[in-house]
Amino acid sequence: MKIFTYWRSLATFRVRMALNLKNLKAEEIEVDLSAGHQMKPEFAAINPMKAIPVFIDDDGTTLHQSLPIMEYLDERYPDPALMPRDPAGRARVRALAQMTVADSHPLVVPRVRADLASRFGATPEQVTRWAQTWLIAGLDAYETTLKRDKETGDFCHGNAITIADICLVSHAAGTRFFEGTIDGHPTVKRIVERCLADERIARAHPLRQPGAPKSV
Ligand SMILES: N[C@@H](CCC(=O)N[C@@H](CS)C(=O)NCC(=O)O)C(=O)O
Repeated sequence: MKIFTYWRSLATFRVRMALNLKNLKAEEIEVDLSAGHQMKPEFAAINPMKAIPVFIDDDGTTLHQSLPIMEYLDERYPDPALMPRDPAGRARVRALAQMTVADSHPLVVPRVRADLASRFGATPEQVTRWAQTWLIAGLDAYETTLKRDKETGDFCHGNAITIADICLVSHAAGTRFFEGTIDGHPTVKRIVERCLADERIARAHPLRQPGAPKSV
């Protein structure tokens, strides 16, 4: 198993958490996003979206996009389950996951931030404010949803870690990267802290990866 990775990548953080929870070990191949190595033709040939993670299973199955990779891992290595069994529960977990993966994170990835700066002249402070805006909008929606729904338990959905928790934890890490905090979102904070108390999640954190700074 292989994964194309970079310490700071939130999408790769999600897949690392899933791998750890499944007790799977993947060889890591660094794609230095800070140096723009995702644009290299040899990487673009693997993922034309020029983004990580890319996951390659032992039989050569090559996948991109963190959410389908996590669902693939869950189907191929079912124990412990990262999705509920009932259709409504599965849909709710996917919806909570997409609040990060589809609605928030895409607005703060390097290519968007670089474009804000180069094409529209945004300063680093303005780019940070942009990122904060969309991450906090996501947190507000998570807080309202998680506080409101009877399905919320110790974790986002009941009392076991699901893909929704993985995505929420990555969202919280991203908030931190852009000088924000989850302190104003108590339900989010409770669940994120509960998740990070699990060493399988904690050791997947960007700041614990090779090449990461001590703090951001
Ligand atoms: N929706 C994708 C996001 C992939 C993505 O944009 N990854 C970022 C790192 S977290 C990346 O490689 N960005 C490269 C760039 O923006 O140039 C997923 O969840 O896997």
